[in-house]
Amino acid sequence: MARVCVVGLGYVGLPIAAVLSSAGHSVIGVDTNPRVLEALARGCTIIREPGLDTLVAQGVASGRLVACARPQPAEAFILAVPTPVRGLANKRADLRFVAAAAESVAPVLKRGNLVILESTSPPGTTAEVVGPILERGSGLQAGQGFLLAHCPERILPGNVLHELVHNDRVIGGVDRASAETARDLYASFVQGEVFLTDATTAELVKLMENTYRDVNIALANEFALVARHLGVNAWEAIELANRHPRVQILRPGPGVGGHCIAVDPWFVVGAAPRFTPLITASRAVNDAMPLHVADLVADVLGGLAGRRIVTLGMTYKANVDDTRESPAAEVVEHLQHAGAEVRLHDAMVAADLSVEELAVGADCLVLLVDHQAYADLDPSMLAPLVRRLEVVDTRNFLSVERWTEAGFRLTRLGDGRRRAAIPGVGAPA
Ligand code: SAJ
Repeated sequence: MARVCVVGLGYVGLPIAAVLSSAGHSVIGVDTNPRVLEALARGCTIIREPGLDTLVAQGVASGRLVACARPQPAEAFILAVPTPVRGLANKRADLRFVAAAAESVAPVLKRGNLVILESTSPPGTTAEVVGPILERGSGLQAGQGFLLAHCPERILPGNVLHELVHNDRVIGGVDRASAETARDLYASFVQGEVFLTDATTAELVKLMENTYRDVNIALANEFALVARHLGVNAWEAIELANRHPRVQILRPGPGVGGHCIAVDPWFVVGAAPRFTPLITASRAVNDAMPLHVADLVADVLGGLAGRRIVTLGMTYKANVDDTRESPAAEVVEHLQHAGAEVRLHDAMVAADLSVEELAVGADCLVLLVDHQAYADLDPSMLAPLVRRLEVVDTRNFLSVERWTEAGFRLTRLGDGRRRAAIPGVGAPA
C-alpha cells in the first residue's frame, strides 16, 4: 500500500481520495479551500454525491484519510484540480490551477515518486506544462528522476463511486515506466480494464469522449429545431431513428451545462482551430438553446413582458444539486430580460416555497431539469392555482396524459405537432 497525496478535493479528487483510503492506501488530501479541509478533518464533505459522505467518514475514522493545506512527501501524487475556460468568443483553457498544483508538489517530490494528472486538460499539458514545472522545482527529470502520467477522470456526477471503480481507464505515461507504475496504483481499486498509452493521447482521448457527447447533443438539438419547423415530434423521431442498430442520437434539451461537456471541446478547438469547424459549430448550437427555450415560451404566451413564469429545475442536469454552468440559469436570464417575472424552483436545492406556492397566479410552468421529483407533481393540484394552464417541457419528461387531463396545454421543446400525442405511436408494432 502506498502513501498518496491527492491535490484538489473537489468533485473528482475527494472521491478518489476516499476510494484510495478504502483500498488501504494512506491518503493525504490537499486543498486551498479551508472549508473543504475543515469538513474533511471532521470526516464530512461539502459535496453532495451518493455514498461519498459515508466513505469519507470511514476513511477519516480509519486514520487513512487526513486533510492538509500543503502537499506532504508521498510515493504518489494525484492532481485533480479544475481546468476551466477563459474568454468569451474564443474560449481558452485556464491552466492556473494545474500549474499551481504542480508548483506545490515540486518541493516535496523525491526520486522515484509518481505524479498523475487527473484533470481534463488540453493536449500536451502533462508533458509540456506539468512536467517542466515539476522538473524546475525538484531538480529531477520527468521519466528518469520521477514518473509522470495522465489518467483522465471519467466519472459521471451522480454515479461517481460506482464509475470510479467500474469504468475502464486510460493511462498515458511520459514513458512506459510511468504508465505502468500508474496502472499499478489504479489496479488497487479499479475493476474495469486499464489501457496504457502516451500522455498526449490520453489527454485527447478524454477530450474526444466529451466532445463526442457535445456534438451528438448539438445534433439532437438541431433535429429538435428542424422537427418543430416541420410539424414533427423530434422525440418520437429520434427514438425511432435509434432503433437502427448503428444510430444512437442523444436527447435535445435547453442546452449543455456542467464543467465538462460544454468546456472540454474548447480544448480541442484551442489546440487545432483550423481543423475544428464542426466542434465549434456544435458549441454554438448548444449555447443557443437557452434563448430558443425563452423564444418558445414567448410563442406559447404571446410575449413575455409582465408574464409570471415558474421554472422547474436550476441545476445543470437531473438529480444532482450542482447549479454551476447551468443552461437553466441562462433561460431564466433571457425570460427576465424580456420582462417576465420568474419564480425559480429546484427539487434538489433547498427551497423556501413549494411548486404549488410558486404556481399561484402563474401564466406558465417551464420544466428545465428532469429531476425525478418532478414526475410526482400533481397537475390536478396545480390547475386551480395558476392563471393560465400552460406548461412547457424542455426534456420530454412530463406525462402528456396526466397534464392534458388536468386541463393543461403541454408544449414540448422539439415537438411541432399540433395535435396531442397519440399513445402507442412510435412503439413497436
Ligand atoms: N445533456 C443533454 N442531452 C443528453 C445528455 C446530456 O442535453 O442527451 C446535457 C445535460 O442536461 C447536461 C449536460 O448535457 O446539461 C452534460 O451532462 P452529462 O450527463 O452528459 O455529462 P456530465 O458533464 O455530468 O459528465 C460528463 C461525462 N462524460 C461523458 O459521458 C462522455 C462524465 O463521464 C465525465 O467524467 C464528465 O463529463 C467530466 O468530468 O468530464
